[in-house]
Amino acid sequence: MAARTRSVFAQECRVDAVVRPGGAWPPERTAEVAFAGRSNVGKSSLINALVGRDDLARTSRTPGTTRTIAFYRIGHDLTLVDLPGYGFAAAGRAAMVSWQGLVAGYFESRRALRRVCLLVDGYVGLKSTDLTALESLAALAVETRIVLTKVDRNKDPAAMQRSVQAATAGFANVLPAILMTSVRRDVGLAELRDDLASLATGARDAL
Ligand SMILES: Nc1nc2c(ncn2[C@@H]2O[C@H](COP(=O)(O)OP(=O)(O)OP(=O)(O)O)[C@@H](O)[C@H]2O)c(=O)[nH]1
Ligand SMILES: [Mg+2]
Repeated sequence: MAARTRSVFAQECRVDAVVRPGGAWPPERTAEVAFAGRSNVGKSSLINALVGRDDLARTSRTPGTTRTIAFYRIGHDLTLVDLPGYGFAAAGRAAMVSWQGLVAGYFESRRALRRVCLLVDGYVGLKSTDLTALESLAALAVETRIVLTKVDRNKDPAAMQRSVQAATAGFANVLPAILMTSVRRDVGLAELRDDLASLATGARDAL
């Protein structure tokens, strides 16, 4: 593990704020990385696994659990932002539009945002709602890392990685490497922590 990763992730992680629609944003204390993706893709589970806590972000089998924007701050270095999921079938198109409005409000007001991790289910693959989200992120010119989740459920995750890579290669804001993760099997978590630690407040100065 890189020294910087250790120094960032050894710190305590705290809930800085849980913002409801229309609520006030917390002060920008650190660099921020936001986690976006379809409902149930595993955003909250991944945040918990990254910080080594199983109780920080609320997870559920019921899609659409996270309807708020939660800010999890690691010391003075990095804040992981849990965005509400989109694409929950029963919620329909109106919910997708409201997701876009809410996240656009977040993106427009957060200068501390360094990157979005767009989570894609490593078993289900890309859905049309993921492409809509990618288009929104491209329009906002937000640097985006695609992270496959739940790869323990896929017998050939490398094939999924290639197909998602091919389908998203045209987006200039999407970083070329697609990470594969599983919180169940502890796959890719160390790699993702290294990736995130490089974005931490002060990391650029320390290079
Ligand atoms: N097999 C497997 N299941 C996972 C993994 N990560 C998460 N899950 C399961 O997926 C379900 C949804 O996880 P959440 O973390 O609540 O998903 P979310 O993206 O935060 O969902 P919303 O808040 O509704 O948008 C839970 O039942 C998790 O246990 C994984 O790596 N492997
Ligand atoms: Mg959640």
